[in-house]
Amino acid sequence: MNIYFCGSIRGGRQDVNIYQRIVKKLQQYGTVLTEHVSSGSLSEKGEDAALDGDKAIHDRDVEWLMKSDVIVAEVTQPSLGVGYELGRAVALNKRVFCLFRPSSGKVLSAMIRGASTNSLFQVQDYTEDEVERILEKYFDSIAKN
Ligand code: 6IA
Repeated sequence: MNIYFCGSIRGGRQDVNIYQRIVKKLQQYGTVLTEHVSSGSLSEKGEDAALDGDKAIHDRDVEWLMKSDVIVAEVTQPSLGVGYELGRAVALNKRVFCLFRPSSGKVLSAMIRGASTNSLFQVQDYTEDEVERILEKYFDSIAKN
């Protein structure tokens, strides 16, 4: 299974430790195409942007989105890129699982919370300590469908 993980990069890297826990767990279920999103050495300023260029990043990510089976997004730290990826994922009719931590004090965008349906697009509130368990539950549920 190809898994596309979305997390904030230029939107701010304050949640990178939780992205790492999520990616590590996701790797039990398949290939995480976007493993670099959880990299501790990737800063929001972008040392490696020069290597690649924004167009190349965009085009490669959209290609990965197209070949992914499931998109998992940590949406607590707002990110334009993550919002864009989720919109593209919906347009592609992909299975989407969004994770949000209300304990952050933030309120999730209505365009994400409101996109939630019972099956294809799910938004799950969670606390940091239960992240692995929440992912297990989700992947168990999609294995049955
Ligand atoms: O707007 P943001 O940068 O927060 O968007 C983050 C989302 O866009 C992530 O879920 C990534 O999949 C994607 N994305 C944004 N920038 C990159 C990137 N390098 N490489 C891969 N995916 C990206 C540019 C980072 C730069 C700081 C060197």
